[in-house]
Amino acid sequence: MHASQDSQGRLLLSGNEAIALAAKHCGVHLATGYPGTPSSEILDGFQALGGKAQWAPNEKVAAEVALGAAFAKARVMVTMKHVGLNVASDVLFTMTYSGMQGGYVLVVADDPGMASSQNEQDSRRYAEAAVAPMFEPCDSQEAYDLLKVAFETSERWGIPVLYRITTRVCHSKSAVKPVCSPDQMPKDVYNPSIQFERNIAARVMVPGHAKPAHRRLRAKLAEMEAWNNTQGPHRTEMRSANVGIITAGICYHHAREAAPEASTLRLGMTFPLPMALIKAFVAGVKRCVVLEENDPWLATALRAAGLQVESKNDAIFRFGEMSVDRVRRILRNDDSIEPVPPRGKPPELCAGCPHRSSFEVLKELDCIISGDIGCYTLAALPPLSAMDMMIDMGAGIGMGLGLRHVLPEAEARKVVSVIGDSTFLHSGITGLLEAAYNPPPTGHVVVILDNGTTAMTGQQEHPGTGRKLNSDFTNRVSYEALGRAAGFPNVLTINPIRERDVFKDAVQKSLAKNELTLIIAKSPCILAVSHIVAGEKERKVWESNGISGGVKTEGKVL
Ligand SMILES: Cc1ncc(C[n+]2csc(CCOP(=O)(O)OP(=O)(O)O)c2C)c(N)n1
Ligand code: SF4
Repeated sequence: MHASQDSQGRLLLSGNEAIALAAKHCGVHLATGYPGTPSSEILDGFQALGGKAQWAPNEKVAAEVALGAAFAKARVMVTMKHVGLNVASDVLFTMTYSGMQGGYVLVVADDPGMASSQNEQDSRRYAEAAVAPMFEPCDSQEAYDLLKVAFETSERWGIPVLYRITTRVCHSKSAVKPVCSPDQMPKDVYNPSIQFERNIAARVMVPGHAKPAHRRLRAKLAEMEAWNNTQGPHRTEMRSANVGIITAGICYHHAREAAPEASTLRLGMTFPLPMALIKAFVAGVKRCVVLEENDPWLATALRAAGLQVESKNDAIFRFGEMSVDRVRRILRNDDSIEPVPPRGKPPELCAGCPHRSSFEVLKELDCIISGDIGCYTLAALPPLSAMDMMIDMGAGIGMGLGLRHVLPEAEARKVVSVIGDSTFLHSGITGLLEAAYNPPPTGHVVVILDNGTTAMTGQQEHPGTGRKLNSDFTNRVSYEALGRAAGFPNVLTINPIRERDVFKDAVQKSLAKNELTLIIAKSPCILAVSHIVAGEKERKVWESNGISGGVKTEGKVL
C-alpha cells in the first residue's frame, strides 16, 4: 500500500489528482495539453506519477498530437480549460468523423462563475455540436472511476470522448479508492501493440470520405445512446416519490445536502443522453427538477423530448456556480434577489513584477493598449488602468491592427499591442504574420512581455523557455528571429525595469515611425526568477556539451 493511503486503501485527492492517477492506471501512453485554470495540475500530476506528459504551444496542437498517437492505437489524454476547446474545436469537429484506433479522452475544465476565466461557456454544447460522447464526474472518486469507462467508450466506438469537469470537481479534495496503489499498475491495463495501419478512406477527410464518415458517426451515436440507457455509468437513488432531481457533476452533491429526502438520478455520461432511463425516472416521481450549472442545456433537451421537468430560473441561476443554498432556493421556487457576496480584495501585480514597469511606460506615453490574457491583464485595473481591451488569447495583436487601420492618424499612432510570451506562442504568431502581411499605413508596435514563464496559470514551461514540462532542456524559440522572419524591420530586446528609459525611448520612437516594430520586454517573473536564473546557468553547460541542436536565443540572458 502507498504511504498516503489510509487503512482502507483510500487517498485524499483533488479531482485533478484523481484524473492524473486514473490516467496512469489506464495505461495512458501520452498526455498533452495547454495550461488553463482549473485544469492545469492534471499533466503535472501525471508526470509526477511517471507518465509521459508534455505541454503543447496551444490546445489545437495538443489535440492533434494526441490524434496522431491515437491513430497508432495509443491511449491519449488531452487537457485544457473550457476556452481552450474553442481553439481545439477545429480538430474536434472532424476527428469525430475520422475516429481513431486507440483511446482518446479530452479533459475539458469548465469554470462556472468565472473564478479565473473570461467567460463561463458551457462545454456540453460542444459535445452535442461535434457529436462527441461526454462524461461528467461529480467528485474525485468518480473522476478516477469514469476515466476508465471513458477510454473504453472511446475504444469501443473509435471516437474522441469529452471529459467535462468543473472548478469545484477539479480543486475539491475527497477520498478516492484506486484499483491499486499509485505506484502499481492494474493487472488488466490496456496494452495494445502500438502500430500504424494505413486506412486512407478513414483518415483523409476529403468530401468523398467525410460523407460516409458522417453517416457512420450518426450510427455510432444511436448505438452509444442505447448502451448508455442500459449500461451507462449513472446512479438512480429512489427516496421520496414526491421530488426527484436529475443532475450531473458537482450539482449532485449540492442536491444531496440541500434535499436529502429527494430521489436523484445522477448522470455520469451526459451525451448522448440516456433518454429512456431519464423518462423512467421522471415517471417515478411527482415533481422532477433538473439541476445544472451554466446553460439550461439538460432541461432544454428533456423538454424537447416531451418531459415535464422544472428547472432553475435562468434570469438568476444561469450566472455563477451552483451552491447548496441556491439548490434550496430553486426547490422552493424562490426567485427573490440573491444577497450580493462581499467584495474581496481585487488581485494585483506582485511587487517587483516586470509587467508593472512596462505598463507604466505605456501609460506615460498615453498609448491605446490592445492587450491580451495573462498576469499582465491586471494592468487594466486601478491604479494602472493601462489596458484598453482584452478578449481572448492572441487577440491583442489583431485588435491593435484593426484600430491602426481605421483610426485617424494621430490616434492610430498611439496604438500598441501587448502580449505575454506564452500567449504569443499560443496564438500571437499568426497576428504577427497579419501585421507583416497587411501593415497599417502608420506601421504598428508589438510588445512581447517575455517573463520566461506562463505565470498566470502557475509558471508552466512553454516553447520560449527552452524547457519541457519535466524540466528537461529543449529547443528554445527566438522571438527576435521570428519577428525578422515575419518581416518586422525593427526588432529590439530591452529589460523594462533595468533599462526603463531605453524602453520608453524605443516605444516613443517606434510610434513615430510608419514601420513595424517588435519589442521584446525581457525580464523574469519575480516568482520564477530563481528557477529561471539557475536554469540559464545549467543551460549554458547543456548547450556547450553540444546536446542542443536547437536554435539559440538572440535575446539577452538575464
Ligand atoms: C484558449 C485559452 N487557453 C488557456 C487560457 C488560460 N490562460 C490565461 S493567460 C495564459 C497564459 C499566460 O502566460 P503569459 O502570456 O506568458 O503571461 P504571464 O501570465 O506570464 O504574464 C493562459 C494559459 C486561456 N485564457 N485561453
Ligand atoms: S506571478 Fe510573476 S508575472 Fe504574475 S504578477 Fe507576479 S511577478 Fe508578475
